[in-house]
Amino acid sequence: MTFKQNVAQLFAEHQKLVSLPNQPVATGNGIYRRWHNPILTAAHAPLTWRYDFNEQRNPLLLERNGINATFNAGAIHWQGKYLLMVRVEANDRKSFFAVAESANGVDNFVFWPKPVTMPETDRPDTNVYDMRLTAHADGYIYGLFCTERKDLSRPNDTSAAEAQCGIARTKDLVNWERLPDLVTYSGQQRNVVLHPEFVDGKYALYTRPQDGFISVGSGGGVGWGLTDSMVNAEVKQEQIVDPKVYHAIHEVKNGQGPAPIKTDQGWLHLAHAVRNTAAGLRYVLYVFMTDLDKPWLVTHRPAGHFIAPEGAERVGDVSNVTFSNGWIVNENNEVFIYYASSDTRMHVATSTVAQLVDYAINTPEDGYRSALTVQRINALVDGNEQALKDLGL
Ligand code: M1P
Repeated sequence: MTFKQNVAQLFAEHQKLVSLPNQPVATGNGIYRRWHNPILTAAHAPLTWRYDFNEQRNPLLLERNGINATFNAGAIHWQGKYLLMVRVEANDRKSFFAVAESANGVDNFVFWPKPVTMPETDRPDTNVYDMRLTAHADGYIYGLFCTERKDLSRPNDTSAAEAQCGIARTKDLVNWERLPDLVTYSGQQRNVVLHPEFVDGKYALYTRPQDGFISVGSGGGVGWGLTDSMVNAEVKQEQIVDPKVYHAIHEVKNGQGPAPIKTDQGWLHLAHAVRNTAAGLRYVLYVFMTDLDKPWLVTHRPAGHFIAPEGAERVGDVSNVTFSNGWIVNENNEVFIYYASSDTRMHVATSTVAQLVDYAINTPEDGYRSALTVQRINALVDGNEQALKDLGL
């Protein structure tokens, strides 16, 4: 085959992959439907990011810039399109942001031609990831993300890192204004999310105070704090909205997912919960609701996980992980839950606001003891005796 034929074949195979139709899985739990195919993988990254198609410079047609993973995407419904702000990780372990768009939210996601050029602060980022997009009442779209840098207080430890919250804003998702990093009085921060509305005239942030880079230590829980401005954002006081709990799914740590969805019954939240196992950390997703006027007060806490890694989702660069920092509600109140599996690829599950609110309000809470779990099941069994008779079953 000639160089040109090889190039044409690469493009044909790539096109086949990105235009693969997706279908919902046949069975679900009534709360949401998973869709069969991952919506983005490393192989979805544009070929022009990876190959030099000049025959003189690259006669053997070698990949010059490998992409390792596409995961942990922020999301926004923008000009009728479903946009993901994807964490793309190159083979060199550096993550960056890139927008992928789809007309229907479940398949045919195509990356915009170039990744996001994110301006830096005076202290350059080593790595940036996990952007949460918030269309704020002030008219800007904010992107809050983790900026990771070397922990300079431990110069001899090559694994010593520091996580803080980077902040940028845009009106078009192409041109970004980088603002100073969030100032808090916790050691480190990750999973910081901007609430979409002003609260008492201030910007409100969900935080995740942590002592170390991986371990939250004595900190942790989904936190909450106010700041007068996003241009020099500073949270002087954090309070914990949803703490970690012994022998629950969030025993080790947790973190707010995307910005919450406003519903008539309260703010609907998606978050991740982490516990330890002999096989390492296990990350699952869970839902909770907070009060409409006081978004820092939890009103409903359905027990246990909402989505946990299943089948092939269990395996990847960091196995046994589901993580979400993006969801979209469309004009029909359908909800597109974008989640990543095992820090490797992106998936979608679909639901509706009505289903999710019903789930949040009517699922029993965790009693934190086996005996209470059995009580809950027995109550259901007893009620079902009559319910099934009424159905004639
Ligand atoms: O590897 C799993 C996840 O670990 C981190 O999340 P958390 O701060 O809650 O532990 C993040 O690095 C996230 O990107 C990653 O998916």
